Amino acid sequence: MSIITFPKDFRFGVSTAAYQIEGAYNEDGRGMSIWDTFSRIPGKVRNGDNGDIACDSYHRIDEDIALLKELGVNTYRFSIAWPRIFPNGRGEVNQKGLDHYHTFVDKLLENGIEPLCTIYHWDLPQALQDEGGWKNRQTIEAFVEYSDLLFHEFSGKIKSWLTINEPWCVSFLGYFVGEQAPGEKNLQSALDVAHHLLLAHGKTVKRFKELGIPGEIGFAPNVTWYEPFSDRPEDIEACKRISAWFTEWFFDPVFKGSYPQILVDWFAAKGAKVNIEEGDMEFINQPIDILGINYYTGTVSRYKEGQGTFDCEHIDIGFDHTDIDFTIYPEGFYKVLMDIKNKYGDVPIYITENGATYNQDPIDGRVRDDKRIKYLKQHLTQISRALNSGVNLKGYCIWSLMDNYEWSYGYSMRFGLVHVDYQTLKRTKKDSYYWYSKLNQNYWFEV
Ligand code: IFM
Repeated sequence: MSIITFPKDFRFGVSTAAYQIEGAYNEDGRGMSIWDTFSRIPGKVRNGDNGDIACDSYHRIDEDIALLKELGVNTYRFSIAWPRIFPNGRGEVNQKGLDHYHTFVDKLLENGIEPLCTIYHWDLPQALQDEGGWKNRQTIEAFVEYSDLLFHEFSGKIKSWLTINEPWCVSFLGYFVGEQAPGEKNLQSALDVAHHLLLAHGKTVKRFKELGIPGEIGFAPNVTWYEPFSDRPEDIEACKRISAWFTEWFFDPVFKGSYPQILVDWFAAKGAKVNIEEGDMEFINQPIDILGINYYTGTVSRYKEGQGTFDCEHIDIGFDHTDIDFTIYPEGFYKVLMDIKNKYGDVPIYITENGATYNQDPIDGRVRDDKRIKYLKQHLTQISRALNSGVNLKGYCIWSLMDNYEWSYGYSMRFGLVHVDYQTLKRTKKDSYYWYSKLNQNYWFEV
């Protein structure tokens, strides 16, 4: 047995996102988002599920905050729904939307829980999509306007901000793979969108600094780790390329002000390029205060001509999988954190998402999710290892507080520490919830 310990100032939390939990999709003046539209297109989301009701968290502020309080977390990462604030994406402000988040944030603070707020977690107002969405540079300015309003409104209450969650998913899943809203399949569109998201991020960080808002700001990319199957140069190169798709493509512009050449060339060979206008890279290359990292999975891979976009195939070497079929590779977490440290330095890092899907329902009122506890222990062990190796880690948030709407998987995938019955909306704390609450009290656990 060994004991894994964490510093007493470490921030432990849980994460959620507005569209995935709130419901109340047409209440109090909320406008439509691209997910309201996408989820209604037959065949796009498993079982035709949508976020109309979700976990009904919009109406259950007290119940959900009581769950957070008993869990003992000192941080809650949530997102604000852009279409609740600007139903048309820009212009007229919806006061009821602002009031909702004021009530929510005030109650978090009364309960000693620090908000960590994501400004954009994928619910673009449909009105902006109708004008071209993230492919249209005007959306960047609308995003800055929206962020600016939030900064003024919540100044002094929300001190930790993340501009954009997982720009890789928004751009490449939404515009190249087509699995997420708006569901396009075009590499050039994905590159344009990725660039505009980075610009929206950079311009927002710049605005935040100019306003002198107290607090810290960054973004939350998703990363993964590709371990080469052998030391053959082509395997190493293939893994570098595909890793760069997740990491360097988004990190290099922010930290270095340029795109990684290895992928610029790769995309050029496929007829796609980044459309950079004068001054863009300077806007993107703003110093950030914090970096959010989302990590779930890694894999062993090797070169295979014609395989996927990057001539790279995954090899099953017997790792376990979660129910969503993500390969469990905790060591990859350590490796990617070290890689980020080596390439980008020591910006303070919050793990903004990490967690596992296991689709269990309660039996006699209890959810014995031992596999989730095992996953969390394995990944927290790697975090502790990274801390001991000098990675500037400040906090860790589990995805997710509760089971919720898992995008194109609908309600079929459960990531929560709390089980949600989607018929009754009853919340049931899982064994992992009780396990995490002990860690939140003690700052250590046994392995
Ligand atoms: O549910 C998502 C979340 O919205 C973004 N990151 C990954 C999670 C699990 O797939």
